[in-house]
Amino acid sequence: ALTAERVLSIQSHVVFGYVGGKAAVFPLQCLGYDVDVVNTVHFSNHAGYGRSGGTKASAGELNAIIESMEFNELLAPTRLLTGYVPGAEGLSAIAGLARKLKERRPEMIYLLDPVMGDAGRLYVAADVIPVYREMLPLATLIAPNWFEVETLTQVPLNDLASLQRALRILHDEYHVPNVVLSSIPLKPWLFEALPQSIRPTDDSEYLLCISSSSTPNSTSIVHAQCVPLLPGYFSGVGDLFSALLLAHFHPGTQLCGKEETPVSYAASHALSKTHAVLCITHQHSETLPEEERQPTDDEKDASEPLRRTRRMRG
Ligand code: PXL
Repeated sequence: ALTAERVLSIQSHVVFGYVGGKAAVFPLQCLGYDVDVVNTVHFSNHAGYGRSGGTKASAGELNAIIESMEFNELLAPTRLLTGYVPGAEGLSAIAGLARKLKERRPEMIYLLDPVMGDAGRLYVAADVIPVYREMLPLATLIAPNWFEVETLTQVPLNDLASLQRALRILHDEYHVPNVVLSSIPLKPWLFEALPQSIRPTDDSEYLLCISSSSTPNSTSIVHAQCVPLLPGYFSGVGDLFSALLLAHFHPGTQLCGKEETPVSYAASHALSKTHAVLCITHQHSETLPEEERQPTDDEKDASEPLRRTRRMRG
C-alpha cells in the first residue's frame, strides 16, 4: 500500500554496486515511501575493493543542503534513516539535523544505523564513535552489527551475560528503545541459549537475528529468529536490511500478532526479504565465470577473523 510517508535517507552513494543508498532507496520506494536522498560520499565503489575514488561531503556542504531545504520548507520527513558517514565532522552536522527534526516532530521515526565496520575492522574514521554515542538517545531504533555493538558499548560479546549487558547499556544508558542485531553467527553458547522452538534442527549454518525493545519498567522484550547462512561474499546487506526494517516498522498499528512487537514484526519481514534478495543474488553469482565470483583480497581479509561478513563483488 502506498503511504504518505517521507523518508530522509542520509548515507553513501557508490557508482558501481549496491551499498549504502544504492541498496536502501529503491526498496523504500518500492514499499511506497517518498525518499529524499543526501549522499555522505560519492565513491566509485565500496571499501572492500581496497581502492575507491571520489569525494566525501564536508560538514559545510551537508549544512548548505540542509539550510536550503529548510529555506524552501522541504525538510519535513516523517522518518529519518542514517547510515555510512565517513568521519566525525560530517556526522556532527547530521547529528545536529537529527536533533532539530526530532525536536520539531518528536514522533518522527529515526532508524540510526551506526555503520562503522565489521569483523573487527573499522571502515570509517574512529572519531565517529563518540559522536554516535551522543546520537543514540535520538534514535527510535538502531541496527548495529555485532562489531558495532562491541564498539559502542565497549563490551566484548563472548557469552550470553555480556550480550545481555550490552543490550542493557544501549537501552538504559543510551536510551535506545529498540535494538535490532542481525546476522549474528550462531556460536555454540548462543545456540544453547535459544528456546527449543527456534533452534535449527539440521546441520547447516545459520545466522541469528535478535530484536530487543525496552519496556517502561526497565525490562526488555527480546525476540530471536534464525536464518540460513548463504555461501559467498555479499556487500550492502546491512544497508538493505536497515531500509527494510524502517519500512516495515509500524508502531501504534494493529499489524503485528500477540507474540510480536512492532520491531520484531519489522525485523522478521526485513529478514525474510533480505534473505530472498540474497538467494537471488547467490543464484545469479552461480552463472558468473569463476574468477568474478571470488571475493577481493580485502574482502577475504575482512571476513577472516569471524567469518561473518558475507560479501560478493558488486
Ligand atoms: O555497507 C556499508 C558500506 C556503505 N557504504 C560504503 C561502504 C560500505 C562498506 O564497506 O564502503 C561506501
